[in-house]
Amino acid sequence: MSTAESSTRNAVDRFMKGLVKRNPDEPEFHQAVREVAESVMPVVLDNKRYQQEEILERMTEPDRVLIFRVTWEDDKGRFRANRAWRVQFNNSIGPYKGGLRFHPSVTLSVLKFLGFEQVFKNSLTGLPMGGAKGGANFNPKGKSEHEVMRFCHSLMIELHRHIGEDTDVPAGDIGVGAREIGYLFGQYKRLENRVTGILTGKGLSFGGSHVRTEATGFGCVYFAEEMLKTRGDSLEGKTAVISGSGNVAIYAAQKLIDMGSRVLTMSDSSGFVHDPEGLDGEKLEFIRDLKENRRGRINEYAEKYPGVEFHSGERPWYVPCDIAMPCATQNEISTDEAQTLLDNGVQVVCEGANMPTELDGVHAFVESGILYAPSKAANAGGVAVSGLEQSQNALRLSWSAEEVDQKLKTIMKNIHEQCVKFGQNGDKVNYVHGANIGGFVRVAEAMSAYGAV
Ligand code: NDP
Ligand code: 2IT
Repeated sequence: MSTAESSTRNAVDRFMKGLVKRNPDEPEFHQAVREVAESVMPVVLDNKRYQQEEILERMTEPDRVLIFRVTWEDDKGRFRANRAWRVQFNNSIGPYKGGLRFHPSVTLSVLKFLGFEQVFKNSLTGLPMGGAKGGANFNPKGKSEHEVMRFCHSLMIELHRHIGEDTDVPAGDIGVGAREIGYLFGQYKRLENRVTGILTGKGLSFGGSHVRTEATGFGCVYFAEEMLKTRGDSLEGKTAVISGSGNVAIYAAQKLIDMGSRVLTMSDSSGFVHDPEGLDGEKLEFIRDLKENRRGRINEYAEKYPGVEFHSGERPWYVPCDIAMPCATQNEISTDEAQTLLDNGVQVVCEGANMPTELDGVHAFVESGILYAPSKAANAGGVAVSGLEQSQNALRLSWSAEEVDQKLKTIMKNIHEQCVKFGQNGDKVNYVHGANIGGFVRVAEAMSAYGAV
């Protein structure tokens, strides 16, 4: 290790010691911050102003965290209570922006990691958006339509005081899709008597944008194509392993199929399906309907199509492939699974989910020299089109699907260029450093301009 590398490592360790002490019992938040600190520490050590202004210390402290109870009534007339949060992390470059997650695993640590990541991701899009995240430890699985509606309505009774088109604009994430956004928006409208862009991911009939539903998955595939171009290659003829079968996974699969790749797997929390022939448009439509409308389990796919295997309780990373796209949740690729992917010859890992790879797995991908795109770059297409939805709402007009898709492609290309600019390392690109430094600089400069705020 060179002297510069060892002084960076020492500075990261010192910084992390303080952060862990200030934020005990928040492992996901520690993990996300460490990954960023490893990239940006050399920039900070090289900049007296950033040190004197404690930019990194301030950037790792959320502006505020709201915690509230959501009481709702189930179908049996019993009162139920959940805990909800909104972590407004940083609004230096624009109003807070980021999704809401409904899942029993949601904790403050999870939402702080997501809010922190969102700050950098939103910065990379080049649009005026700060970072936030929110959600609740509510489990939508097994709940009736009416129970979900009552929960959303109740949550908005508190949340509406804290959001606004120039303040904080939530959207969807795990467990929050078009249905939930509709209920949330309807309740906001009733409470505030205002119809305005306070949420994104809205239905097309009430201010939503074309291509927002598809944007994260499509954007992730556009990013993979940009990476492959740097090696004179393309997605045509490649095999792909995808995890998840929700919003991000479905549209990543659709775009991969469109671009000529063979998608071998999809999954949910019960296991994964392996289709050696690969999915096609009709098979994917079955999954979309199964997940978006019938809310069924992924094994139904294996029951319907001959030759498809269902692997109960397993993750798909041992299936040999050229491209891996994790599109389910955080830490779904363990360090061992990262090594298995590498041993099996994976060429591209492009993260649709947020922080899906354990930190040592990230290090293994980077050191191997494969094309590895970290989530904050690869999945930024979703929030980017959310930003475009905000613009359309502010202008009170609506752009065509082609127009939005074209803008999405341009944004993903620009993010790729920033990763190359800040992450070039000899003849390779370290996309982790590129994304972290690219996202960091814009926010740091804005914070510095504001003085001690
Ligand atoms: P959805 O709720 O639509 O789908 C989530 C999928 O992941 C489901 O198949 C779900 O399976 C699976 N999953 C969730 N949690 C777990 C778990 N703990 N273990 C195994 N499988 C799990 O969410 P999205 O597709 O919107 O989000 C997926 C990922 O992409 C998340 O990391 C999210 O933060 C990220 N993301 C989403 C964006 C968006 O615009 N929606 C934008 C950028 C990133 P099951 O149904 O069985 O729970
Ligand atoms: O993680 C993410 O970027 C999202 N869930 C989308 C956020 C948004 O505001 O569209």
